[in-house]
Amino acid sequence: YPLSSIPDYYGINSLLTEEHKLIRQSVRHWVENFVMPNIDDAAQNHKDLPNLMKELGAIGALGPYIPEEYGGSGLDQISYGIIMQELERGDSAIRSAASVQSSLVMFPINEFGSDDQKKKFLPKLAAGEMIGAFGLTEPNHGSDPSSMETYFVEKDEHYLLNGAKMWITNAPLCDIAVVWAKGEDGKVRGLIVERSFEGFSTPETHNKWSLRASKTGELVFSNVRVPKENMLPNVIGLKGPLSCLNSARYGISWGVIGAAIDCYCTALQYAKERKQFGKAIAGFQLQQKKLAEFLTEITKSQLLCWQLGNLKNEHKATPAQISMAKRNNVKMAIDIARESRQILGGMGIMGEFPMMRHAANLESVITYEGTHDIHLLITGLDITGINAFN
Ligand code: TGC
Ligand code: FAD
Repeated sequence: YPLSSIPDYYGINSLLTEEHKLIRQSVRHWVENFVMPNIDDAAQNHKDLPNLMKELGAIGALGPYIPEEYGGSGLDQISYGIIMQELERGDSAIRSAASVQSSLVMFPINEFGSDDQKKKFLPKLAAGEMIGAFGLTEPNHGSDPSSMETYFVEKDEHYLLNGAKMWITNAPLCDIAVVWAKGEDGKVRGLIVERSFEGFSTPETHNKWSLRASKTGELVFSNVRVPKENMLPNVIGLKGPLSCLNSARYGISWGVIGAAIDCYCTALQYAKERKQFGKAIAGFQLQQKKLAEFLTEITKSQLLCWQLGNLKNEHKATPAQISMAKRNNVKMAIDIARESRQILGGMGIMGEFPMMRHAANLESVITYEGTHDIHLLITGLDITGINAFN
């Protein structure tokens, strides 16, 4: 489909700055050239795009809102959202790579790290010369991270770390992992675990049907000696990892609009070209209903993100507002991926078209960073003041 068919039904373009538009154009160009021609092969064959992290670094997609002195671009939150949207129009795995590196690894180091930690890690992470992972989820604790079992004890000049994290994006590739673990006082702290540390291993999780162009794995710690200077000094408690999630969930809210746009534009073009019963299927009311509803839902999601981005720029976005956008927009995108596949009939199951890939990817996106249910309960708690988690 022509890029000019990418929808902007309510004229959000007119609200963007020239800088926003330039960022969008350059990331869109990179996705067209680097992702689109290669992504079906990568997903079908369960392999990464070559040098993905360095490519993302080169286009400024890693830590765009991190200050320039640490290798970031010092951009605003709308810019970050636009980058996520453009990347996920290519594939959720590409956005995932940028999300984890930016919001789950660079963000906590920038927000809670020492100056030495910032200088040591952020520029290399921003350039994609170093790959980061984020370890919160465990085999026995996903939605309920406060019950985590991974722990550390103080031993001479080190902390001795034991436990395991599961479902970790980029674990098999990571050079460092920001790991959340409990100390002897039961309080959650963040530790930067480096690949070279003895007792640290990252077995890959095989046979996924989703996010096949992204590597997922475990982080296993067996008496890992973590130097004391690798603890994030400026945050104690679950609010540390949950603050990172606020940033990543915000990016996902924008990102999934990209996946929905890819499905919508593909389906619209197909419906106008494909003829049955002597006319284009786009002329049948049932197909128009689908297309009209896709555009309505995409437009509503764009407006939600636009305003959430403004609130984030003003440091006013609440976690519950972010949960609402993550939940709404991921469901919007997965519904569009599933329904738009039907417009293509049998062709919709083929790798030449993106729907099956996006739909399968979005099964992970609707689960990670807080499941669809958990985000509803966060909204429920915000409305009623009553905790329905337990
Ligand atoms: P609760 O008692 O409510 O809170 C504990 C402390 O945390 C504070 N807090 C937050 N702080 C910042 N941002 C937020 N969103 C926060 N939510 C809570 C809270 O104020 C409290 O602070 P304090 O100082 O009073 O101690 O915690 P809870 O145990 O009841 O659980 C709350 C719940 C369920 C909302 C939370 O645990 C949750 O969100 N669960 C879902 C887990 C999740 O999202 N995991 C994601 C793992 S990472 C991932 O999936 C990466 S995928 C990446 C990719 O590939 O793109
Ligand atoms: P569970 O928590 O066991 O939930 C199972 C079901 O129970 C869900 O439907 C859930 O909604 C429901 N449920 C749970 N509690 C309640 C409740 N109180 N009320 C009602 N229903 C409830 N984690 C990381 O830390 N780092 C990563 O990089 C990362 N990457 C990931 C990549 C992929 C591809 C995937 C699939 C996951 C990734 N995750 C990562 C983990 C992800 O965040 C968890 O899978 C998610 O938080 C859910 O946890 P769980 O899988 O243990 O499900």
